[in-house]
Formats: sequence, structure tokens, C-alpha cells
Amino acid sequence: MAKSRFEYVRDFEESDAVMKQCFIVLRIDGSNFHRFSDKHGFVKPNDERALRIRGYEAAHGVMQIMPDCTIAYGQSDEYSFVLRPDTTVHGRRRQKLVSLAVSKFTAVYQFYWAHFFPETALLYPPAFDGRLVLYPSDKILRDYLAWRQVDCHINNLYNTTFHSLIQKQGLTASESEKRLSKTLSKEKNEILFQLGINYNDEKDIFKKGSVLIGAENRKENEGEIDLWEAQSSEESKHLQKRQVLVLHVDIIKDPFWQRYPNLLLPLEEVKKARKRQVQTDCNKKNNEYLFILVFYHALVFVILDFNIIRNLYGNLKHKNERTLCITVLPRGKHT
Ligand SMILES: Nc1nc2c(ncn2[C@@H]2O[C@H](COP(=O)(O)OP(=O)(O)OP(=O)(O)O)[C@@H](O)[C@H]2O)c(=O)[nH]1
Ligand SMILES: [Mg+2]
Repeated sequence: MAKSRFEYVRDFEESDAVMKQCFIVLRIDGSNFHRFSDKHGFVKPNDERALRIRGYEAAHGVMQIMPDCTIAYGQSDEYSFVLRPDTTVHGRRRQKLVSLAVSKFTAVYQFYWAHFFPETALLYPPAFDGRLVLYPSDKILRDYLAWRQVDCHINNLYNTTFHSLIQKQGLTASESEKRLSKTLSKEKNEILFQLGINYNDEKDIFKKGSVLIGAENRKENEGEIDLWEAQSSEESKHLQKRQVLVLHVDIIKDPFWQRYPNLLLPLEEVKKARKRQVQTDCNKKNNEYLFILVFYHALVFVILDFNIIRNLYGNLKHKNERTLCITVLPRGKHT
């Protein structure tokens, strides 16, 4: 920036770097999406195209610009992005992080709109709001994510029952709302069952939401890596730098966190864990080389020995011919 006598105004800008050693959560939520989904004819209660454009593409876009985002969780019109506690990305500046995440999310959402909704013109630009919250420990961070997933479960069970009563039993919206008022989960499950729906059979993407983690965490044959066919090298450079694994699994109970122990580690620890892994791989390779070396040495000794045996008995060629004869004899005759 060129120097001028007006430069002093810069000093009025406040520092808004957030506290160190806390997980940073950026939550993005569709603004007035009730209306947006109605106007654009989203399938009720869940529209897979809408979930994909939000989840796989827009959230993916944010993960590209936040390399320290360890996990993202999304459901309905919202997404939460978790940054490792010791990230220094953009100087941990609150406004920079929130505005970047929200603008990228919104831009990518519109960028891919025509692909996911080829027959629905975008009637007006959607908007998303964003907030940044700090969580000081693994436990509280996990409770935050559990809170969002429980919300997904409660809303999805309600919405599925609400819309099934309308679609299958011909109730009006207010009749359906009245029917469901003060009902517990068990009763909603029963209503669904009477309408021929087993809630357990509903898709996991609806019941559990979407969990996005770096593809380097992938276990064999697990989950879906979002391999989008980019239309240009610029698109792939900006939106596919980092491969992301998409899962629809429970993140409330322990097994998920035991399966991916690196997700909540600080960056420093991740680097150490990677170093240890490289060392282990290196040792494994060295052991393999050692094994091959010993094996070939042993083979040389065996061949030498073999010669000695051949010299001793002198009849090995004949023995080999007999072996060959036995192999080609039909089974019946052989016995
Ligand atoms: N039909 C349909 N609607 C959806 C879908 N996903 C989100 N929505 C709508 O988006 C709304 C999201 O809820 P909220 O975020 O609480 O409501 P909002 O209208 O966005 O209001 P604010 O966030 O306060 O601006 C839901 O109530 C639905 O109406 C979908 O897949 N299908
Ligand atoms: Mg909303």
C-alpha cells in the first residue's frame, strides 16, 4: 500500500485475533432458507440435490481455503467447520475467518447451482450468515458436534413424520402440526410405522447429516471421496486441492473418534504422528529389504547345497521326469 498522510486511519482498526489453544468453529447457516427452499421447489422434507450442493460442494470449497479444518459437519441448511486449536491461519482473525468462509460457501453454492438444479433457474441469490465460536477442550468440542447431530435427528424425525402425514394421509399442514404436538420420538416412530415407513430404513444422509474429513484419514473401502469432474484447471486448483471424505455416520458416541484419533489433535501433534508414521514405514521397508537380502543369500546357499545333493545322488533329472508324469495322469488312473 502506498504511503500517504491518510495512513494514520489504519490505527483505528481493532485487532480481533481469537484466543489461542481453542478449537475454532465456524458455523454457516442459510438465511431465510425456509422461503428459499419453497421458492426453488426443494423436495420435502429432504432434497438430496440441495444437500449435495451445500455439503459436498460449498462445504468442500471452504475446506480448500481452510487447510487446518479437521472436520466439518452439516445438516439442513447449516454447516460447522472445526479448525485445529493451534491453527494460525489468517492470524486467527475473527472477521477475516468468518467473512472468508461465508463468502466462499455462498459463491460455490451459486457456482454449482445449474449443475444440481438444471431445470430450476436461480430466482434470487441465496444468502448465508456466519459466526465464530471458540471451544476450549476436546470434550466441549465433541459436545458441540453432538448437539448439532442430535438437532439433525430430532428435526428429521419431526419433518419426516410431518410431511408423511400430509403426503400419505392428506392432512393439512396445521392438522399435521396439531397431530404431532407434544408427541415423543416413540410416538412419531409409531405414526410413521402405521404409514408404512420404518424410520430406521431412512437414508443415513438424512438421519445423521454429513461428516467431512480429509481423505488422508480414509480406511479401506470406506465412505465416499468426492471426485468432481472439474471443467477447468483453475476450478480443480481452487476446489480440489484437498481431497475430502464424506461420511454419514454417528459422531456422538466414541467409536468414530477412536477410529480417527488424529481429528482432535493439535497441528504439532499431527506433525509428530506423521513423522512417527514415516519412520515406521521406513523401518518396515528396511525390514523388507533385509528380508529379501537374507532370502537371496539363503537361496544361494540352498542352490549350492542342492548342487552338492545332486552331485551326491546324481539322479535328480530322472526324479523330475517322474514328478511331471504323475502330474499329467488323469485323476482316476492316478489313484
Ligand atoms: N424442503 C426442504 N427444505 C429444506 C431443506 N433443507 C433446509 N430446508 C429449509 O430450510 C430451513 C432451515 O431452518 P432454519 O435455518 O431454522 O430456518 P431459516 O428459514 O433458514 O431461518 P434463519 O436461519 O433464521 O434465517 C428448514 O426449516 C427448511 O424449511 C431440504 O432439503 N428440503
Ligand atoms: Mg437458516
